[in-house]
Amino acid sequence: MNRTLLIIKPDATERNMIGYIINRLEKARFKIVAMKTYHLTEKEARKFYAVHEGKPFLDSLVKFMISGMVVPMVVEKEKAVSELRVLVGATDPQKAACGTIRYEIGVDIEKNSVHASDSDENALKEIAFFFEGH
Ligand code: FUP
Repeated sequence: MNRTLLIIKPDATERNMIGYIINRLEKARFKIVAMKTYHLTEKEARKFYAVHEGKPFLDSLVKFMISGMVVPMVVEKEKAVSELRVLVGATDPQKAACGTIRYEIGVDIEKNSVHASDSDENALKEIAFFFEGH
């Protein structure tokens, strides 16, 4: 068993999709081991997306991520990181595989409803970011 971080983004919390996403995770046999509601500050959002520093979409992404409530959660399953990336789908909902969460409810490449850590190393860092104080 290992763990990864999923964040329900503001476009999804705004549209009352928290339950839908939790249902998808549980049906795919992820265990939710920690979860909370949270409103990111601009400073926190910039820190979280520091890897995208200098990218043209960063300012808009930060503005979006602080525009409403997010729900970060720690989920557990065998091969959690790769299994969750499959369930979430490609960054752009238009390119996401049929049946993935982003295919089903993503709005566009920015408002793509969920974040999932992309490696075990980043999962540890991102879990610490939301659940160990920062
Ligand atoms: P992902 O790992 O699928 O979440 O995608 P990335 O790490 O490449 O991108 C992180 C976030 O940046 C995406 F979820 C949405 C945003 N983004 C844009 O808004 N525009 C882009 O062209 C690429 C990414």
